[in-house]
Amino acid sequence: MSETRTSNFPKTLPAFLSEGDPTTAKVYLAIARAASRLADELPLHTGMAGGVNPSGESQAKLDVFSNDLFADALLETGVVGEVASEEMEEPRRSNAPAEESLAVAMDPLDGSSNIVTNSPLGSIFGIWRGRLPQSGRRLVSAMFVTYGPQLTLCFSHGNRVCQFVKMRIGPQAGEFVLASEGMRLPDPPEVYGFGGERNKWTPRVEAFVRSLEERGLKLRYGGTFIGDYNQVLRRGGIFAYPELKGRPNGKLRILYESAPVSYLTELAGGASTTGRGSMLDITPTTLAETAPCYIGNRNLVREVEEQFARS
Ligand code: AFP
Repeated sequence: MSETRTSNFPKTLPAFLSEGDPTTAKVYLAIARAASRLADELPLHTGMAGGVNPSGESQAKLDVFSNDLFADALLETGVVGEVASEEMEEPRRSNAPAEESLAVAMDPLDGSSNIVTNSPLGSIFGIWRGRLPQSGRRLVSAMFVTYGPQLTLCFSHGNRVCQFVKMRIGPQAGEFVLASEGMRLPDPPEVYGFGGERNKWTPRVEAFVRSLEERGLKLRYGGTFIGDYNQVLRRGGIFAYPELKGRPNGKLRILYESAPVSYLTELAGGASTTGRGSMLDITPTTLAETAPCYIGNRNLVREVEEQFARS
């Protein structure tokens, strides 16, 4: 990824990151390179190409492949001392002292059950100093990747949220270029997506969704958190993996999924809640702890909290 010299073109990722914190830049560039490779390799690992690579070797399952790809890339930066992942029982660590290095919690392949339908996939990264678990409030930065029709990166840059898109042809082919800077959740909100089976929603979740429908918000739900959340970020609205009957803590993992996305949402002027306060205020006691999460436009998230406080 070389630096673009022509000012008429959107800024490339390396040029953009050269103006910020160099440690974060190393991590973001490593994720960008690994995400590009993952996007290129998808057909080899999804079964669509028969699960055999051009040399005739059979391919690792995509979730294992993506986990190793990102974990190796992150540890090779030299600034990451710990990588925890939804795909690993135990974090992988370098020899770097905890207090001098970053810890990354990741969901390397969000939405893996959607692989067979060629629906959007994602990757999510939360970046902390020290060791995990920690609360989302202590995040130093976060990023997510969308593998949809376009390959995009969305991340915090200081206290702003930016999105980059990978160019496939033209003078910037092969580069991630700036698509949006200082993103804000649009208002009025247009869309909502709530996970889990409708008949498992608690009465208060169902009542809230009914109220969204009555005021004309459109259902957008594909079953990949990042794909569904990205619609909320671009169109305004609310995403939730709510409390369910028999599953009061929902499904999404705080460290790997909901805290990093809540962090980006709050920077983009939105809000997040477990139903009783910001997602960012929970300090999980285990790496894989889950909590119900409701993320989106501030007024909608406040309504969830108010309605839940009454019931
Ligand atoms: P998979 O990675 O197993 O496909 O799970 C994806 C996910 O964790 C998240 O991306 C979705 O929002 C959620 O599950 C969808 O779950 P439901 O199918 O229960 O709605």
